[in-house]
Amino acid sequence: MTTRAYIALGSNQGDRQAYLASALDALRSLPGVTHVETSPTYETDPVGGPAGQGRFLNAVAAVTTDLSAEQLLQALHQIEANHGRDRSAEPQRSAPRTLDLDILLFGDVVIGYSGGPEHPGGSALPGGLTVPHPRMHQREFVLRPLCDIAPDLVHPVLKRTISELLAGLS
Ligand code: PH2
Ligand code: MG
Ligand code: MG
Repeated sequence: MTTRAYIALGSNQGDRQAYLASALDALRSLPGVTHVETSPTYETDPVGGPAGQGRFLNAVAAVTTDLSAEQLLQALHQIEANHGRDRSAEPQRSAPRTLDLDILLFGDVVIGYSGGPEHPGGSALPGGLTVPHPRMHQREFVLRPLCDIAPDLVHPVLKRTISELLAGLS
């Protein structure tokens, strides 16, 4: 069985363009991943995290995969590590990073997502994988590139299309 999955890419340290390009190459050559499609790249102001950190380059990739969501996450962590990311050295969540690869959506799969009846903030359960990404619907730096490649995709929890979610940001 294959799944269409959507992955957010971000970098705000070092040669950001080179990190994103190399991460996309790594995605394309991952065993169990085919049909990689990529959005345009956007330069964005950092949201949250420490004051004074650099701007990001952000993009989104769609992939077809026969990996499980957990297997894909492990592969993404390996690609991050191969691109200079040392999670153990990061002082806090949202610290600057050479490369961040986040699973946004994994088909219609819902894992660890707990946001109450209306999913306010779509909070993550502590530890482990959360799909859909619990903050994706609040982040223009995710929704804009995702909307470029999948405007009519429906968020499996919020039941809104990506273009509706993007239009709903204030
Ligand atoms: N990633 C974060 C926190 N803030 N801001 C921008 N603009 N782009 C990101 O990729 C980003 C962020 C946590 O992963
Ligand atoms: Mg992230
Ligand atoms: Mg991440």
